[in-house]
Amino acid sequence: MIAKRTSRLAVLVALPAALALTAGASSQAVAEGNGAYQINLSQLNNSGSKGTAMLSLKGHELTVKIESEGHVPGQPSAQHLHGSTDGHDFHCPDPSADTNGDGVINNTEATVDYGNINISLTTKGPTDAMGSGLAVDRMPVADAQGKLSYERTIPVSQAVVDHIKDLHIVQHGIDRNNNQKYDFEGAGKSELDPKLPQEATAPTNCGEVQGAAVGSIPVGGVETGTGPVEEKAMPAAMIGVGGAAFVVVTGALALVRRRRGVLLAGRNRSNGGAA
Ligand SMILES: [Cu+2]
Repeated sequence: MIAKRTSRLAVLVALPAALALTAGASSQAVAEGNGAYQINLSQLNNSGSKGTAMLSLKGHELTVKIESEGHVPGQPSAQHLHGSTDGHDFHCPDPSADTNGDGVINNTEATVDYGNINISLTTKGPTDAMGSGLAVDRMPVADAQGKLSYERTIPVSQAVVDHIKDLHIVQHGIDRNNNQKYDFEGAGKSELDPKLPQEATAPTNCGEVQGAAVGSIPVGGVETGTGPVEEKAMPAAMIGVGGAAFVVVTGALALVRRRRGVLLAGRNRSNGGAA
């Protein structure tokens, strides 16, 4: 009798929290592979380059659109998604990243801030970090006004889906001596490949997913495993609820688990078994 009343009470108490968590769960939709995220690209190395980008996820298909300007006319701009898919927090660098004080933030210096290449945003062929990172023959070329448009849909891993907000777009290629080409006179050899000018590989702009700081996990913060993102995110979401009964938390988790189960089932069906 008492137990029955308690459980009815628990349902009433749980209801507002469950509703709140349903809203929270929709913000977790990206973890399930759907969502669109804007990136504003801001100049590095006083390049004057800027632009906007959109990352759109449908399942494990990521569409990347970039409209940017201030590139070296007629020259390719290497471009990548940089960052971490293991929960560490990287950011676009500021001028203090020029640790050797030569006046150029090179890619090696900037990588301390924006992380390694995760995906190479080539126009065709592979998009891997190692083999395609400097594939300038497969990178987009700026027009005569230094403008660049890019769009490509790329299959991505679950790790990328789960951590899309932790990735940044970086475009490379600067013109230190303003002679409308990449040459060794402007800034010497690239530290990445002495056969390439530093001008071809130094970053010209960088942008983070808007709102990425919210809910991202700082370096050295929460230990990340392979468990579902929802359950890791839940304790933080629950802090605002304060001392509400365990029952509320447990009920809410069950709700999220059910939602996740439905979404996963849907995805498996729509995948039709394709990897
Ligand atoms: Cu890059």
